[in-house]
Amino acid sequence: MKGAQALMRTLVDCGVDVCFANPGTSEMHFVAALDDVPEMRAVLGLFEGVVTGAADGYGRMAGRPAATLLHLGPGLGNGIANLHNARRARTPVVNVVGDHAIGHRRYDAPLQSDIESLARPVSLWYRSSADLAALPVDAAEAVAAAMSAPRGVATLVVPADLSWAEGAATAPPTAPRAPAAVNADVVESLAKVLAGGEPAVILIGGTALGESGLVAGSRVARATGARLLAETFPAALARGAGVPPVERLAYLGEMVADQLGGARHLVLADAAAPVAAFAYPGQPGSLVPDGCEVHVLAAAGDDAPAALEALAEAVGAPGDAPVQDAARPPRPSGALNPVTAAAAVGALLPEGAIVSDESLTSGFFLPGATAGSPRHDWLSLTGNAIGMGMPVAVGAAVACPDRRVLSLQADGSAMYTLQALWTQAREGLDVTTVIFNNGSYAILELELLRVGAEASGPRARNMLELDHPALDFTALARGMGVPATRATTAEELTDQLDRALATPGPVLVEAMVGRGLGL
Ligand SMILES: Cc1ncc(C[n+]2csc(CCOP(=O)(O)OP(=O)(O)O)c2C)c(N)n1
Ligand SMILES: [Mg+2]
Repeated sequence: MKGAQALMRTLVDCGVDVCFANPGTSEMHFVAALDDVPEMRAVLGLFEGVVTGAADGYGRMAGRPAATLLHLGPGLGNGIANLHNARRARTPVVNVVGDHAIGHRRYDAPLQSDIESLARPVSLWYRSSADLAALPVDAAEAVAAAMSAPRGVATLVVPADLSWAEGAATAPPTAPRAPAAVNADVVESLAKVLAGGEPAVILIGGTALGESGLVAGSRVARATGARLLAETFPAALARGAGVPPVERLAYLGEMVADQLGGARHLVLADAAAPVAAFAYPGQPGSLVPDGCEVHVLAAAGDDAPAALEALAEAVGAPGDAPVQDAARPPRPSGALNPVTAAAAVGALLPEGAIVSDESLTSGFFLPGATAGSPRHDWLSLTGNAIGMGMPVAVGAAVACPDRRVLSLQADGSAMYTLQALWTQAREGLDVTTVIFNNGSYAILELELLRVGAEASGPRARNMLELDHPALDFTALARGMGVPATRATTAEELTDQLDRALATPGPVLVEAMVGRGLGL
């Protein structure tokens, strides 16, 4: 067996059977091995940001890693922004990065670069395989590292000569580290804090945002009178009818101050204490209110759902949790803007949908409009590095072929990794994309004011306008094999979205939402 074949066979044996790939010369033996290892599904992405974002979406929904295949340092570098989002999401991902043959490195050939320096900041595990015997063992350890609590990105660098060398053997899977149980003393002491009756907030994130964590957190909140909040940018939040509803912590510090105002205790379950996304002149960086004590129930890598369940028992909470009633907004009519666009989504969101949300300012009303829609999962922009939405939709659709993926996408961010549409078409993925075309980097128009950049003139505004020339997303989508329509009224969006959701394969609807929120 060649090294590349043993590597791929080992990945499959370890449960990694999808590879999002953008290969080059140093990965040709890995590509060739695809015909020897039919269990590995290879999905081509036409830019590495698509590849890494797809691996993020896949890992968030499958709960196990996909592999990426990336071409030396520049290929990895192109994929960094979405690996950053994956790192923030704590998504299990195994990067396979091809490198020059070990003996070739001394020549400093054109693609030679410092791969390790690019990989380390986004990887919780990094290794460059030293020899043929080590390669499959390294692959098994990479999968275990990605799956070990708290999970994340593992990067394995594969020198080309190890890929082509004969005489390799596969390695057996390595057991990942399970989440750590939370100490009973911590649970008991927090039960006392919450029973004390002082105003308290329970902030849940990460692994606590699945149904079991939400149920347990809601039980605690109801029994103690504490307020339950979810982190601002969840990797995957279960929501909709029948699921305990939870409000998310706001993005803007002023709104967080309202949500947390008066709290004397903040209990964290797999969530970080709130901070402002950016520093603003004269504004606080930490959003924990003065006089509020922060308590950690479960840190990253702890078993947060179990800790919340133990806390629910310790406070004597009744066994069931309050759940969201089924309720949809009526089909909207009239002008198309973020308010009516959100209503269209809420009116039509299918049962079991996976929402990849990179709607930014156009999505302001989506949480309210979809709260009572049928049960769904909401994937958000964990690391705030835009260009995540459409690739994550690809990965989620590959992970969950029986579910509809709704890709809710702001226009400016869409242009970072638009090539994801081609992969959606090629793979026939059931992804329905709504582009919110507001012709601008609208959020930056707001940020320009908030950072105190005064008297900004036409040259500054020109940096935030995308409408000259206007982007034609229906033409762009068709050019990549995705059928597309354009909606200019709320009725048109609702009708077109209704049809798109009933159509197998990818469809794009361009929603001309215009400037402003529509209030
Ligand atoms: C990788 C990356 N590059 C740049 C930015 C800065 N940035 C944040 S929002 C934004 C514009 C978003 O515009 P759009 O997607 O159209 O959403 P809108 O604000 O119009 O709702 C930019 C460029 C970022 N967050 N991440
Ligand atoms: Mg925009």
